[in-house]
Amino acid sequence: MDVENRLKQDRDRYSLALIQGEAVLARSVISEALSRNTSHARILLEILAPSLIKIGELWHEGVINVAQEHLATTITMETMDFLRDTVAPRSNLGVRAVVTPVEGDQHNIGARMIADFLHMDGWDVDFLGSGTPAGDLVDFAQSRGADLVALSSTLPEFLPNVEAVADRIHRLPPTRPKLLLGGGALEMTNEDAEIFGCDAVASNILEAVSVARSLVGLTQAKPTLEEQLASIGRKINATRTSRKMTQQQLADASGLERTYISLIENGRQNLTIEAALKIANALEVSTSDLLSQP
Ligand code: B12
Repeated sequence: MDVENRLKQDRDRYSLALIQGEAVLARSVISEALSRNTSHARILLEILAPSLIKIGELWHEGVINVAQEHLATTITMETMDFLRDTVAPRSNLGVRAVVTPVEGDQHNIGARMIADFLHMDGWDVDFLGSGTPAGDLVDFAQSRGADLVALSSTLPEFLPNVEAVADRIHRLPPTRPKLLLGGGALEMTNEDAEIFGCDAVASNILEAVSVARSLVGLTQAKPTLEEQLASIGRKINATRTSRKMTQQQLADASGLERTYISLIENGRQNLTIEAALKIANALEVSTSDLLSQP
């Protein structure tokens, strides 16, 4: 089974575990995904996040009730604790972020995700689980020597509370923490960062890590070997499926073993230049397209 179908299967199984309130099953789906070297980023963004959105839809349709939704949220928070324990951050960057939902907003999983992505990138992170009053938040960030405060706002009605934080932060000396804003509320407004007094807004979590680095004056991360191999695998998988080729057909056309193709597509094979050339030729793309940085 190829990577995308396997991921879809994981997503369906994880969603079902949430609907049934089966924490052990949910954990085992994620353990299996990890054992197949699925990246933490993909598990968070392509299994956990869409499963919660599905829970939201079912709740909206009256198929599940608030108690079931609460359990699904709790199971996902526990899953995120488990995932974080298995992460090896890239390196210690020597920068600190305070991450929190904006005051009033009870949605804290998006904030927790940004906290985890920064942690994976090598930041020291203080995740405050619930919205904190502006004064206390800014005092805390200052006392922790934070370089960044990242706020998540899911509901637009709490955006004025972002401005309250910005107002406090701007009263600090110039070495103040930078303020980053993200979350669903921004999809419902065309306003830009300055309107809320923030230093930047980010529309998604992957972008946020790069924006956060720029804000505190760090260079952008170089991809690790694992990330590079995963990216090559995804490109080969996407190109092969867009050409409606099976793994066996690609193996035959490139003169490689099907199992070798499967390992490459799963990002688990450090492929040779010769293999990259054969696959590129069989897929009729250039090797530079396949090997370009993620
Ligand atoms: C779980 C949930 C709840 C739980 C929250 C529990 C918890 N601990 O988080 C509870 C029950 C408390 C809740 C309450 C409410 N909820 Co609610 N909830 C959801 C649900 C089902 C899942 C949210 C979630 O965790 N998603 C998964 C995370 C990972 O996604 P995310 O938050 O969008 O984050 C992503 C991005 O936005 C981004 N991101 C997030 N933060 C940040 C920050 C930065 C810096 C960056 C860069 C990116 C970023 O990255 C994440 C990954 O891609 C959604 C359904 C949905 N479609 O999302 C509704 C939903 C968000 N809720 C909604 C509503 C209306 C409410 C209530 C007003 C309902 C009510 N009438 O009481 C209340 C509001 C309470 C309050 N004061 O906040 C609506 C919002 C509609 C809107 N946009 O106005 C939704 C969309 C449901 C719906 N379809 O109607 N909710």
